[in-house]
Amino acid sequence: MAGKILIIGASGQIGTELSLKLREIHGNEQIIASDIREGKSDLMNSGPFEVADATNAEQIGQIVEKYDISEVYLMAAMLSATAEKAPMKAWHLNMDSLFNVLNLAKDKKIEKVFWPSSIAVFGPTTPKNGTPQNTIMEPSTVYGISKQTGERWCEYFHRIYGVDVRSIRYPGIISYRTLPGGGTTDYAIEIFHEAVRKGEYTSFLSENTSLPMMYMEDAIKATIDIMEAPSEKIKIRSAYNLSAMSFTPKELAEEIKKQLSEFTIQYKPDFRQRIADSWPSSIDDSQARRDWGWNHNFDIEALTTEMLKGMKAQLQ
Ligand code: AKB
Repeated sequence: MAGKILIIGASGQIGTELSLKLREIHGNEQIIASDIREGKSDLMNSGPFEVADATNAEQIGQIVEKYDISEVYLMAAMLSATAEKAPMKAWHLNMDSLFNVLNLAKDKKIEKVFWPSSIAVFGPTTPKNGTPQNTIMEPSTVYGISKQTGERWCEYFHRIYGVDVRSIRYPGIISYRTLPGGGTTDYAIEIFHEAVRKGEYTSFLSENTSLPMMYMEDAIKATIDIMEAPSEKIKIRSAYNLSAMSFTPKELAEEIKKQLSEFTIQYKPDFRQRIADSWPSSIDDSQARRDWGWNHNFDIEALTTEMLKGMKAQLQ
């Protein structure tokens, strides 16, 4: 690594754990965490933190200069469910933050960029099972439209300006340390909180809604692996399909019941059902596995064990 790393959106669900992992690998002072709001105490206390607005090009440029940043992970975004309620705000945040970082790379102020895409780039006309890397993409959500557009811009900045930008299409990411905010896949996190606290959960998605999911540790590994891979191995400069497992709320509830026999679940789908119905059920990520050696470690059973263990420890 040539210089320091900046994480924008470091107080969020993925940003927090990514920042802590990168600090563990490279040393606390090498990793500058930044967000519009302060984060959890372990993030704030373990290294430099800057309050900044990802949509403010000047603020981001100043941090890059101040710390001599060479790599940026742009994790700030408005997720699918929240974005449906504030479309213009979501578009502004998701797009302007990306342009700010891509332009810094184009102007040679930074060397490398990570920007997360999502399974939300796919839509109702996409093949639902084993969704290929290259396929029909007609997203029908505000978030999905912003992610698909972002992918096109990443590829453009790479092709025209030589920007070293790397991206993956995250499935639902499941973790217990930091809460997610405003996603459609968030039921798969809420369910664990409620299972441990109350022994019951009402799912906002219907019982047979199958979605691609991943445990946080695998997501962090994928994010760091793609950034560390030699440039010539990164053949796709829009975003790679990425997968670990797929399950429905019913299947997850059954897995939880194996370890918490008294757990019960009910189903009351809300507006998020329409979003989930427009997304793939499972993803073909063979190109990521081939190009830069992606592989996952956690399946539904291992994920459930880790989540219940982590949630219970937090309650003690
Ligand atoms: C969401 O549900 O909006 C996100 C995603 C799949 O990108 N977790």
